[in-house]
Amino acid sequence: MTPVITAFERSPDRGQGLARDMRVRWALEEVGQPYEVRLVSFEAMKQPAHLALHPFGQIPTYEEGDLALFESGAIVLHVAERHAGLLPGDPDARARAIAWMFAALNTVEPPILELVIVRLIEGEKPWVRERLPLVKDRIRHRLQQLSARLGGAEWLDGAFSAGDLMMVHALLRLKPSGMLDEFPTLAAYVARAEARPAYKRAFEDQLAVFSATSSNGR
Ligand code: GTB
Repeated sequence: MTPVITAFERSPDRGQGLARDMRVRWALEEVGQPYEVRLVSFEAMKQPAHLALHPFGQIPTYEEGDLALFESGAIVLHVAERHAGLLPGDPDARARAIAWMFAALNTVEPPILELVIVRLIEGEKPWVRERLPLVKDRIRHRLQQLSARLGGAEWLDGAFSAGDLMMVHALLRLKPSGMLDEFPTLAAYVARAEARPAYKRAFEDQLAVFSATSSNGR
């Protein structure tokens, strides 16, 4: 059964791979599972039909037969558990790869999202000049720790895994800030992941949505 995922009809980043359907597309490409994409508008995301799939009215969602999932981490974990290629077979190594998925979502991504909030939502507030350096320090602290752990390794724990996929996608959100380049080990880690054929296919497919909608004048 071909899974169906949802993605932005008009992504604010113009399909540059930052919206979270990218994680799901990338995971499906890594395991070689074909999928379909249903594009949704911001208005449609808040309507009952989409809210039945996603209680918070967001993308991505994932439908496969009777199964409907939301939350990019849960979807990627589901894909990784059902197919070979994103989680090691050894139970301990598998548990560690899943721990890296949680680390990406619960430890590394939150301060990065704070920066996005500062930039997109709080930009005009009088206290932003004081808050911004604090947020950046929290990010740098995590990046320094992550960089130290990665060291000279190619991936976080042995072969590329769903843990790397989630971590790299969280880090990608930092690219426009230039902060990633302060940590050459992490910049090279992200570049290695971006060079993966599965990443490139997922990126091209997400970008094609924007190209198609912009050439339609929408
Ligand atoms: N925790 C959920 C998950 O991981 O799936 C978060 C899902 C989420 O934040 N979805 C966003 C959404 O639907 C899109 S990904 N937002 C619409 C809404 O809440 O009404 C976040 C995102 C959006 C845009 C960019 N961008 O353009 O750069 C990057 C990331």
